[in-house]
Amino acid sequence: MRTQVAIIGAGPSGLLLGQLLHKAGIDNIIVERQSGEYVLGRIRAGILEQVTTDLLREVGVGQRLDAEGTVHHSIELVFSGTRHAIDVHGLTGGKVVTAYGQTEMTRDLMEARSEVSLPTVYEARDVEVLDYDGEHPRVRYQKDGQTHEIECDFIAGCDGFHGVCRASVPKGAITEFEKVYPFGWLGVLADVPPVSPHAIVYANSERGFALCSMRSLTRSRYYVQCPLDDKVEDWSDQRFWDELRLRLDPEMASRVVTGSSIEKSIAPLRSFVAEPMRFGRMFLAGDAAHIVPPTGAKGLNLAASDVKYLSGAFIEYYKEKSPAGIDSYSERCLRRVWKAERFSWWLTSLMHRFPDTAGFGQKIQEAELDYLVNSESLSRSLAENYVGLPLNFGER
Ligand code: RFL
Ligand code: PHB
Repeated sequence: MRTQVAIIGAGPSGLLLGQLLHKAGIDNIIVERQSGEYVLGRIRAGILEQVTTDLLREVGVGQRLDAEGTVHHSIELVFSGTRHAIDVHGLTGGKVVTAYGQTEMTRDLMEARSEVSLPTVYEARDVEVLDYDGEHPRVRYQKDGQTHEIECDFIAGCDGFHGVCRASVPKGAITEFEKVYPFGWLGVLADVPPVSPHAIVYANSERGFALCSMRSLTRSRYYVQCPLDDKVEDWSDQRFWDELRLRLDPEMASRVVTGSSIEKSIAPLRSFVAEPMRFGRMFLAGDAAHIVPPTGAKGLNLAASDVKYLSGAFIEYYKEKSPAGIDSYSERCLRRVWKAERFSWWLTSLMHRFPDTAGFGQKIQEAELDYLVNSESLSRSLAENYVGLPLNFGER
């Protein structure tokens, strides 16, 4: 088999890149380790920045997003038992975020891909990326008991944090920056109306962080900060709902509608960046190159902006015969990535209970939050980062 761009991974970054390249007439094949159903079963992100929703519309998959996504004009911060709205829309000159599940976005992209019969190999075993430091990269994998090979011009490593692409790079050629947080998030999905359908709620409390989000007007997604060694079995539904209420302001707590969980999982929190994001003819994008703690809702959105830059670079290479885009890809992405890393780290630090910051640390967080909600400049800084910095932010 031969293609122009071999994409490893059929998560949001791989699927979106495939669609952007297809629209530009560039051939691509996606090679994915899991089955399509497995990919769709992973419950993850829920908040899309305008850059991401614009991209989905650009590749022709905006219809269901526009019909079923819920636009949010503000976010709510809870601390010291009271709730404060931040008018994100007003503070950013009209920008918004949209609540639309990663699962739904993935489904839309998968359907668009199969409608035009673009090749996707699911359940590919032992994927290897070969010769990407030369002119003729290859991807090798096992499927149905046979070895297959794809010859290509470029490899796009869209295979997530545990993927094979970054892991294939020799240690001396890559620098990794990492911060692991001493807690996790316990997430619950339930078919109950969200307590706050028009704004995500971020709560700082002495008992730890809590977050109220949604997937639709009838499906809620809630999280509470928990110790890293907690097990899902430690958390009955009842214990979860009781704890969530204790971390919200009393008025909101009284309105939480409870029900049976349909998914419950614990995710660790991590900040991670690998530099550079290009190795010869292989390019990393999305979680393969960087991880943010979910507090700022940036992971999926960064994956989308990476592949926007990457598709632009490939288009420039094929249509204008210019390597300028692929040569500047890593530097361009990393500038944006580090700003999202900073924002996610800051919001995580502000909102969570840390083992060594009880007492004094709690008071400092409450003082900063009180300053934030009463200072237009700090509120605007939060808002402009939350909706996502423009793709050309800081570029001359
Ligand atoms: P993915 O989604 O991990 O997809 C990678 C794909 O590659 C496949 N793969 C391989 N394929 C072939 N060969 C191999 N050797 C392979 N190894 C792996 C995998 O099976 C998979 O299908 O990475 P991608 O596409 O870069 O997308 C990134 C996003 O999934 C991620 O950043 C977000 O989910 C993060 N995130 C959030 N992001 C937001 O923008 N807004 C949010 O509100 C938000 N909330 C969240 C989140 C992540 C969470 N968790 C569980 C980590 C909430 C949570 C709880
Ligand atoms: C989610 O809906 O899963 C979600 C929303 C906002 C975040 C993180 C996760 O900051």
